[in-house]
Amino acid sequence: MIKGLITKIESKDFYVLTNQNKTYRCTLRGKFKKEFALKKDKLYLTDIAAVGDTVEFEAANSNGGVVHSIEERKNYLSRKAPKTKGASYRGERLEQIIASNVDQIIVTSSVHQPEFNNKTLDRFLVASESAHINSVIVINKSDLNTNDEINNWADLYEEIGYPVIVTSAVTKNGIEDLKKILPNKITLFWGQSGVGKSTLLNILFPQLNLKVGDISESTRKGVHTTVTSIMIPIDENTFVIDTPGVREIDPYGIKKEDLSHYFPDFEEYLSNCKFNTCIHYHEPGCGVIYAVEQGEIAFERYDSYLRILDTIEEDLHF
Ligand SMILES: Nc1nc2c(ncn2[C@@H]2O[C@H](COP(=O)(O)OP(=O)(O)OP(=O)(O)O)[C@@H](O)[C@H]2O)c(=O)[nH]1
Ligand SMILES: [Mg+2]
Ligand SMILES: [Zn+2]
Repeated sequence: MIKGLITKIESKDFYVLTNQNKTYRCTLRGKFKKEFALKKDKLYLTDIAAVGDTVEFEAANSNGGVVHSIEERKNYLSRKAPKTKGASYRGERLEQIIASNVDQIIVTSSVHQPEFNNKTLDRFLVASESAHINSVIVINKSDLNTNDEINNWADLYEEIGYPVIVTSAVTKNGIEDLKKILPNKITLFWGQSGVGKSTLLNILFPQLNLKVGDISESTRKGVHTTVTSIMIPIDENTFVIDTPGVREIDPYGIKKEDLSHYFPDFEEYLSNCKFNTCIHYHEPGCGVIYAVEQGEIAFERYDSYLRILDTIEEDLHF
């Protein structure tokens, strides 16, 4: 048996990288598929294995093999599967894993093209928080910045405790700062389509030669495509994961009463709520609402919170 890391998934092929720096194209052992099919009715996941998983496989030849076991995940990042393929037999939306065993997430956004959107950013942050993975915010395309607004957003998020790096692939602003936080970690680049994730990775590591901007504006507006992440080794202990574009994400598996815990800026006010079942909507004696009124929590963050709260479906299995 050989140990390795899943770096890419293409349909039923799992690319597994060994510590000998060799990649094998593997399939999953029949047992997995049988178990998966049997459980289907009770299943909430769309995939058995994910990018970032450590697996054991048996080599069938010099570049192919069969995966026999998947190690328990330290963590994993997910979202609700796209509506088209994500409905289970009961009509619920399933959980789609973006990647597992991630040390940090670079939540990438841009000043323009696409326009900076704090609500979208907050959805990515909430999903990262609920996976208990640290986030760093990157605001890219600073060369297109024409006013102070972006700095105000950067200040707001830094005050909450998120590191913010303002970058530009054109002027190379912030690239060195970004490069400094990557060594000896598995870092996932996440964010809306077109913000420049692949472009930034190409500048950081020119040998990568990732495709950029190959998604036309018209397809971007279409139905969400399947998320397939690619993990790239930089050195023995450093990996980056590029993820394909999405327009927006729906965090998966968050209960209404838990959502506030994924807003770190709300945390210190939660114990002030009169009712311990408070979801900070319009309950009397709400400590969060009071903190918003006092200007201690940014109104924009609270507004984001309310919008996410509104979209949480009362899924049966929570
Ligand atoms: N002006 C400007 N354009 C940039 C910058 N970074 C990337 N771009 C452009 O933005 C477009 C999208 O870049 P990509 O790197 O493909 O974006 P992405 O986030 O990987 O997009 P998806 O793969 O769809 O998720 C390309 O045309 C890039 O040249 C930047 O800092 N400034
Ligand atoms: Mg890309
Ligand atoms: Zn409250």
